[in-house]
Amino acid sequence: MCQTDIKWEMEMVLLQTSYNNLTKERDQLQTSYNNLTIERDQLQTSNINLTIERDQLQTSYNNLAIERDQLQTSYNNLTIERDQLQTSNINLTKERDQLQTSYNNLTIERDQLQTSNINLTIERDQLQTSNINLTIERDQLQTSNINLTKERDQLQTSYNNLAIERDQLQTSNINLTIERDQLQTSNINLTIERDQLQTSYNNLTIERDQLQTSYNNLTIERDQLQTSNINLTKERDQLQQTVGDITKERNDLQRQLKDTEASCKTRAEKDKMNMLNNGWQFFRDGFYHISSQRKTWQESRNDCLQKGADLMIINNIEEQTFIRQFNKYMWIGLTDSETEGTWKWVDGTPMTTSYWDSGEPNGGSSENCVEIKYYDKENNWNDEACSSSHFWVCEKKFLS
Ligand code: 2F8
Ligand code: CA
Repeated sequence: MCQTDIKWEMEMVLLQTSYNNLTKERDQLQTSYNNLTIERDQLQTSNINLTIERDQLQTSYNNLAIERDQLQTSYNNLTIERDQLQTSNINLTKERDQLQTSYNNLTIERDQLQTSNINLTIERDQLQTSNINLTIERDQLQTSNINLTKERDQLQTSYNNLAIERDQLQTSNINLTIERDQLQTSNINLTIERDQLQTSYNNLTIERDQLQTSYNNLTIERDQLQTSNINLTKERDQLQQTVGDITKERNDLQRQLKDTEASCKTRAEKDKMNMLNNGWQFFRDGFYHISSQRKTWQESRNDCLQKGADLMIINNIEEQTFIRQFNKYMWIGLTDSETEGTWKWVDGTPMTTSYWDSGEPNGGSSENCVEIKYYDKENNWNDEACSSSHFWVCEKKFLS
């Protein structure tokens, strides 16, 4: 055999070996491929399952994330609540201590209440008896209640009407408030007027007292006149018989009276003029003369009497005010010479209204005559020794 054949045979063996190896490898690869195919299929199945699981896990994760956020919020709230509870716990601990003290006190009270309870049990029995009676009363009250319900309905109607009235009254109230303010102003003015009137009233009271005295005197006179009237009635009956003659006489007398009145009036006017010319002052219904010398009380009175007058009698505030204006200490016609302490005017009337200076009269039996003294004051009379010398004031009533 040639060398080429050997070489070829060797190559063939090598190829056969290589072919065998390759076939083996291919079979192994085929087996491996089959295994891998199985594995791939398994992996594909596994992948599908894992994808499903992943989606489920993703959903689960999202839910858990939401839950976590809620839990976080809840946690924050619980933290706040815990802090509040801790504060509350401190306060509650304090309260518990106070309650413990309170509990101790209550225990003592409870013991007392137990004692009280025994007593109350007794009272309860009594109350049970009372309850029976009250049940009877309640039944009566129920009847009464029905009646009252009817009345209440009527009152409700009445209330509605009153509500309307109240609204009207509120309007009225506003108006009245305005009026009240005006009245308050008016009231202040009236208060001032009232004070003035009070002063005036006091003066009038004094005058009224004087009038009362005058009235009493007139009552006495009236009684005398009534007696006289009875007598005159008798006389009148007698006189009626001779009425013709008397009528004639009366007419004559009336004529004469008219003439006399005319001449009296003229004379009175003349007297008045005369007196005014002779230094007399005219005031109200009288003439007044103030002396220019000083004399004792009696000498002063004599002077007045000689003038057809008398020492001045002061019966009211007007006369007292009139005489003060002359600014002189002057005797007036008041004395208690007759009976110590009983003051009388020169016409014999008792003194009822007086204007003594404070502390007067104080002279007892050594000062029995009265002078106008401190003329700058309303009350200015002073009792003085009648032998003292003073100016004096005469008074003559004017009969027109
Ligand atoms: O005014 C008081 C008092 O003044 C005098 O006495 C100090 C009078 N007497 C004489 O003037 C004498 C009192 O009559 C009078 O009360
Ligand atoms: Ca005196």
